[in-house]
Amino acid sequence: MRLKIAIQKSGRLYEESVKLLKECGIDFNNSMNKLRTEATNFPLEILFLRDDDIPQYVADKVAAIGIVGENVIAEKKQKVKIMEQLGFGKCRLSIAVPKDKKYEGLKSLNGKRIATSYSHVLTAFLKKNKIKAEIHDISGSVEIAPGIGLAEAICDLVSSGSTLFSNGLKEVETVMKSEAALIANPGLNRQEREIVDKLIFRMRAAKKARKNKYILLNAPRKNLNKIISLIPGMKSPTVLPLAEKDWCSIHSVIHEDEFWEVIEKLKEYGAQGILVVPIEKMVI
Ligand code: PRT
Ligand code: ZN
Repeated sequence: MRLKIAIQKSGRLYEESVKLLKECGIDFNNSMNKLRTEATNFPLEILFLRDDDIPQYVADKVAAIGIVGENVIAEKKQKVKIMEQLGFGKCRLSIAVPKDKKYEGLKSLNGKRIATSYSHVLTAFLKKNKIKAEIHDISGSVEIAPGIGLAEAICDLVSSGSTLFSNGLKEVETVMKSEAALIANPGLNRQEREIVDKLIFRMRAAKKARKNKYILLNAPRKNLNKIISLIPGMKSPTVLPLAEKDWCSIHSVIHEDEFWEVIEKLKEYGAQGILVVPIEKMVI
């Protein structure tokens, strides 16, 4: 019994999707131009597809699960279940207008033409906000629509904002935030669910590990309690004696976001020889 997972064949989600599966300890050959491949050490078959097709393939159970952006999931309106957000491919679907145009909130869009590749999501957003605008559904290069006179506004994905900037547009509304997610066919049987659960368990461990670092340091014993309160770790830090009697070695785990602040305080408390190393997997 092998579970099929659909991931993007090439594009912005491809590398991170492959990396995540590999971090889950799943080995497979992902040499270019492969359309499918089998994992050698996990009951998984990987299908490489265009991202737009993934929700439908999963809904039709050609693949049991898939990795795709939430923006695509929302637009395609297929019957799939979102199992887990994966923390990469982050972007937002936003409305933008020419930067020299006055914008006074959503009502400014009434009666305007908005070019987008996300007509379903945009229709729902406008309806919810009681705005009547004309949607022009186009499949690519949405950002040039105002410049060529096709529309007064656009609704497109934004990450750094540089595409909008270089096309003389400003972002005025966020329609939705998005990141890559693991989706599943809602009708999986027990055996299939078990494999999905195993995979999610591994994905969580890999995701958690990325956000945490293992920290080792030497510190004067008199400041031990203060240091322990700074880096309490998962349960409690490991404290080992050093040959020098008033000193000890402390091992713990810290979250990436707290890193710089914690390091500064540790130094204040006399910590020396601080080593920070990546964690491969983390199971709590
Ligand atoms: O060939 P295939 O159909 O599989 O791929 P694709 O070309 O349709 O999609 P791809 O690879 O471009 O994007 C795949 C997914 O990545 C999207 O569905 C999003 O979930 C996610 N993602 C994250 C993005 C971006 N960030 C992003 N910035 N997708 C597209 N963009 C584009 C955006 O459309 C705009 O043209 O990048 C431009 C804006 O980027 P900034 O950085 O200039 O703001
Ligand atoms: Zn696509």
